[in-house]
Parts: sequence; structure tokens; C-alpha cells
Amino acid sequence: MTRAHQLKVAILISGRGSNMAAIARACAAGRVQATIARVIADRATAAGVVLARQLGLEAEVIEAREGAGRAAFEAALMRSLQDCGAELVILAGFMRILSADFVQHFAGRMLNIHPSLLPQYKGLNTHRRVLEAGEREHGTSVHFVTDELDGGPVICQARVAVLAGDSEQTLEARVLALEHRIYPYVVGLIATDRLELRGHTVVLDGRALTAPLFYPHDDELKQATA
Ligand code: NHR
Ligand code: GAR
Repeated sequence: MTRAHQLKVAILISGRGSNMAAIARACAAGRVQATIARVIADRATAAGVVLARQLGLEAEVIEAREGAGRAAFEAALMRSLQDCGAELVILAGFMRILSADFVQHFAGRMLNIHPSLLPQYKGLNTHRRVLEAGEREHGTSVHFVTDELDGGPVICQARVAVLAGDSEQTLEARVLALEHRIYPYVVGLIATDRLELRGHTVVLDGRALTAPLFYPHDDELKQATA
């Protein structure tokens, strides 16, 4: 570890929280040099809240109340992120679109994982749409969040073959297993100051990435996630 202190991260979830748990376990095991300052859910019913507490993490629910609108929600979210000292904000199955202002405040310090090979299949229900289109390949992408929805610079991708007989559930399960490997890996690269966003360019070890890191083709990525 090269930095004086561990990077403080906040993880935003809306549901199950399996990616949150994968990152938490990697930190707890010392494989990722980051501390999870807080888990924040935008839904009280998110199963990930219970899971986070079981993992010993501080978990908070910030709900957007009917009528109160996005501004009030984002103000509360911003306070919470500042309060816990978050240096990196990780969206992990977070289902609420954030305003351009909010995202800009965390430029280069906010990540998302999206279940498709971006720039293909932005938006929701990607597994279903991939099956309906008869694609032979699918996957997942970790990207920096910008105000272009699912359009920020891609850091890392993993692909899976679509198999004959796949359902949304079987396809999702294979994608999710890869997400649990690549997301902690990317957080680790940021925590050790190896990866950063400069303008719209992803820079790794001082060099611009000309294409996303690709699991399993990238050797270091393959070893780190083995
Ligand atoms: N915010 C910004 N500004 N930019 C991004 O790239 C973002 C973002 C917020 C969330 C995750 C994203 C995904 O990975 C994400 C990326 C939710 C929706 C959506 O339509 C779209 C994309 C993503 C997350 N949400 C509906 C809404 O009106 C609600 C859907 C629901 O509640 O089921 O916010 O895919
Ligand atoms: C993940 O597969 C993630 O890529 C996807 O939701 C799942 C969350 O699972 N994200 C989106 O679809 C964003 N729109 P998790 O809650 O178990 O981490």
C-alpha cells in the first residue's frame, strides 16, 4: 500500500447488495485497500441493508418521499456522503438516476457497474433485451459515472457467452459472478492510486487506456480475480 490512509468509500444500493458484499469482503480480506465508510440505500426494503449490517457495516436508508422530489433526496444523500467522509462513491445496483450537478460534484470519484457490454444495452432490463435480440455475447462494465446515463468512460468489462436455453435468471447469475470479481478489482486500482479519470480519459499507471480492461484477456485482471 502506498498511501498514508485507506481510501474511504460509500456504496449506494437499491436491492440485493451482492456487489456491495463482494467489495466489502475484498476489503475485509485485505485484497482491496479501502474502508467502507457507509452503505446507503434509497429503499427501506432493500435486502442489501440487512446484508450490510450482517457484514458489520454502517447502513443508512435515505428514501425519496412522495412529492419531496429529487432535490431533497439528493441534498440528504450529499449530506450523508460528506458526513461519512466518502472519497469514492460506488453505485452497486443503485436504480435512481442522479442529477448532472450531483454527478459533477463527484467527477472521477463515482463508479457504476452496468450489466451489459457498454456502449451496447444502456438502460434497464439488459438481460431480457440481450436474450430477445438473440445476442451470442453479453457481459458487464464498470465505468466512471458522468451525466450521460450509462455513458461515462468504461474502465473494465467482462464477457459471458449467451448459451442455448439461457433464461434471464441463468444469464444474470453468470454475469453477476463476474461482477463480483471485476468490481473489487477496479476499486483496488483506485485505492492504490493506480487508476484515475483525466477529462474523459481513463488513466492506468500513468498511461491512457485505449480500450477497457477486459476479463479474462487482461493478465493482471485475470490473476487478481482468480
Ligand atoms: N446517474 C447518472 N447521472 N449517470 C449514470 O450513468 C447513472 C446514474 C444513476 C444510476 C445506474 C444505471 C445502470 O447501471 C446509474 C447510472 C437506473 C436507471 C433508471 O432508469 C437507469 C440507469 C441506471 C440506473 N432508473 C429509473 C429512474 O427513473 C427508476 C427505475 C426503477 O426504480 O426501477 O430513476 O443501469
Ligand atoms: C447488478 O447486476 C448490477 O450490474 C445491476 O443490478 C445488479 C445489482 O445486483 N445494475 C443495474 O441494473 C443498474 N441499473 P446487486 O444488488 O446484487 O449488487
